[in-house]
Amino acid sequence: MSSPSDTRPRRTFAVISHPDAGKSTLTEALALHARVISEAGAVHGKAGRRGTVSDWMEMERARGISITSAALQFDYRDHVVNLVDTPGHADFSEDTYRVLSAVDAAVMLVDAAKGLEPQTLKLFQVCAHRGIPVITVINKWDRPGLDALGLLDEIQREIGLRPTPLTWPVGAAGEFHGVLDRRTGGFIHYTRTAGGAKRAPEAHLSGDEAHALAGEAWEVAREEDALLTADGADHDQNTFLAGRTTPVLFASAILNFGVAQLLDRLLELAPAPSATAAVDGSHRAVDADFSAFVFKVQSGMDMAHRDRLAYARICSGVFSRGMVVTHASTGRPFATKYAQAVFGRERTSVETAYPGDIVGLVNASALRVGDTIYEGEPVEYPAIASFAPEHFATVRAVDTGRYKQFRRGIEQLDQEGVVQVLRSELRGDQNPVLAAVGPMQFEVVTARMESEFKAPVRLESLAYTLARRTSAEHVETLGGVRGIEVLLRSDGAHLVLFPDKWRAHTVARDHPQVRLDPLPASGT
Ligand SMILES: Nc1nc2c(ncn2[C@@H]2O[C@H](COP(=O)(O)OP(=O)(O)OP(=O)(O)O)[C@@H](O)[C@H]2O)c(=O)[nH]1
Ligand SMILES: [Mg+2]
Repeated sequence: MSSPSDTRPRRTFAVISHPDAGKSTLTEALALHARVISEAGAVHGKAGRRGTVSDWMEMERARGISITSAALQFDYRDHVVNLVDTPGHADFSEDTYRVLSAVDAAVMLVDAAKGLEPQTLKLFQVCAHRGIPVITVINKWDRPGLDALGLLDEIQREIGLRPTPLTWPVGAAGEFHGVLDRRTGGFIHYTRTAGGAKRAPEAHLSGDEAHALAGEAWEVAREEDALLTADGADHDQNTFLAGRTTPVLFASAILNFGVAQLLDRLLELAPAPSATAAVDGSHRAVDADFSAFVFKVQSGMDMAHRDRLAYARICSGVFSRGMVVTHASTGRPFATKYAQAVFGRERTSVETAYPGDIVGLVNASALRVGDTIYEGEPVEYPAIASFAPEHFATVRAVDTGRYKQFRRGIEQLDQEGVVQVLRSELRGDQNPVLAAVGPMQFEVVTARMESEFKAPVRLESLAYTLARRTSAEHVETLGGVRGIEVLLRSDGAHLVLFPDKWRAHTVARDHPQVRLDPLPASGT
């Protein structure tokens, strides 16, 4: 953990991709490599695999998917690395989107057998839109997959980002011997360990030794490397930072192959934290007074200590536990009594933190996603847009005697952004409407209401598929229109729900004076 005068450079990045490309497995491999954990938690390739360290939630372990992002900090080669493992499933894309507002770079995983999948494309677009440089990792090279050059073509064609490989695989997908280091021309040979639970030993060999060891596969790799060079597909730091090229590495997260190269090159290439843009267009320098941005709120991680954590990224200055800061949206003082670094179920107390670091502020009930806290010169960072919901359901407590727990649970899940909560006088406070980007969010609500708040709920889906935003003065007019419904979201937005886009069209046509704004779509 950081010491009070910690001047080591920071690297803060998110691991993103389509579901199942291996983000949590890679996160674990990175932690293993940096010696944060001594053995990978996944019993690779065996039935009943234990969850990876970052997948702590019951549902995550049961299904082997990530539902919520997890932050991890570790020291590596005189750097402090802050890494956030994100969920790949589109239903949880809001969570990933929030994380992307808090990092300086992204590591995009591509499954070697599947190539570019829909969610990968969307996430690339989000990174491009936000100007986040992307390092691409072609993962699962231990299994049969697509052709390496073909994968690069696909990235260039579909995304418009020029791939610039840093390493090149020796052996086709499924026959992973190691990689050619394109900078030195040498061969990095990997050796498997039992079940991939330990760091994979690697040997750095010269060209001659490589030929003796890998034969034909080495010659193919050399030829392809020469082709790439002739084609100008070499790394360029400026075009990478400008989001026009993406360095590519080949890996097998499950075997820990290529993980050392990723970490080394990441420290070298990924940008250090820099000035953060504020709402008013100004930029707050990293060495200015303290400021931080809340990108995630999470409770229920530790059943023994009911708690609620607000994850904040330090944007400027030095955080020291106990300092009293200002909460920008209310102007009220906020005492940072307890701060923690959290990974999976493990926690450590944080005394000081620096720009780029992510800290969990404990029981910070006043803080919401998107909030700014600061010391000294006031600053406010841009809020995070919530996505247009496409799934709607009413929720009520199964046991009316547990209404208090029900209300507390719904409020908490709303603050975390697990779902959006909509209310109307007509439906009453006991029957709010839940709105989600994807239906799996409803499953999380049902599971957490029962296990965490001991208030089992019943959901009934509503036949709406589209929401538009209106303003207060139009609520009454729209309230009288058949087949639609107007509700108030907890952030104060008035949402109009429509069964489909045709109904939205006719309502807009019949009431041209009424405001009906589209909400931000997921992945934009
Ligand atoms: N063969 C092989 N399998 C891998 C590799 N990396 C991950 N896997 C497997 O792929 C599956 C998905 O891995 P996860 O790490 O959970 O994938 P994820 O990207 O975190 O998935 P979500 O969080 O649900 O989006 C698991 O069964 C892993 O064991 C790899 O390099 N090679
Ligand atoms: Mg995962």
